[in-house]
Amino acid sequence: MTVFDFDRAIVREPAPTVVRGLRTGAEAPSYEGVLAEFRAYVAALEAGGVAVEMLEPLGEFPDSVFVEDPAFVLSEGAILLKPGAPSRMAEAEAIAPALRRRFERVLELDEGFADGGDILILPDEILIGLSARTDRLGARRFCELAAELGRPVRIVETPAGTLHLKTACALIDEATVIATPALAGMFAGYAVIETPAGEERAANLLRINDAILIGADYPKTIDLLVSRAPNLIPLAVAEIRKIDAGLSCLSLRWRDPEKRIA
Ligand code: CIR
Repeated sequence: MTVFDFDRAIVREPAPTVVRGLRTGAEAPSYEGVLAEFRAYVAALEAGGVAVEMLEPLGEFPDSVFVEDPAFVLSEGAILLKPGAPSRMAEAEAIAPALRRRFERVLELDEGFADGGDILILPDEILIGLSARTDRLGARRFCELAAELGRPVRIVETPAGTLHLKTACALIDEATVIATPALAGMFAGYAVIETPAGEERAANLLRINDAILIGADYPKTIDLLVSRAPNLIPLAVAEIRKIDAGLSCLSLRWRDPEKRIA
């Protein structure tokens, strides 16, 4: 079993308010565009062998489609996080009932702030990146909670100007990571594929079972990966990218050892 071996996922349908999602760029996405990208993503998860639970849209939280940020999940249990953006803080409370239905152990980050987008699971350790959303107090508390679930965590720096750690890196296979040049030095012991110039956002891809979901409009990165990843699935991300998101953010994923069905 590998850390990208998943059979369960939770997603949340975007609400029409997603057009007001937090963004650093000028242009807002269209609701229809985000919905179409979301649906294609869910179809790709299902085609990859993942049973997907779809949560109801939450209009009061424009960014709530990005379920990766308010929580963290492993086969061993879940951790409710505390997103660092004021408009997103209560998303953890909103997703808690779904996690409690699925996991026997649900721990809670009770100090500081941490976004799931800053947490990368590697085969031998978990990384949590300090960022504008994840502070040192939250990262330290996350380390303690992950230790309760039996998993070691290393605190690293998310590069300035990068929203989340996983905006800039992802696992390709058990021995290989893709990362922007700014992050390439962080992965001792791994082969690192650097994103080509101009395609830094391609690093927010998602390895899931034998497939890699990747943004469709990163042709140079696709060329780089095609030989080592036979099952490369390009997905449209032009709309979610307008609100600073990529392919990891749209789901919480895990392998359910006991096949608990709620
Ligand atoms: C935000 O700024 O929080 C959202 N507009 C995008 C969140 C993307 N999430 C992620 O990278 N894990």
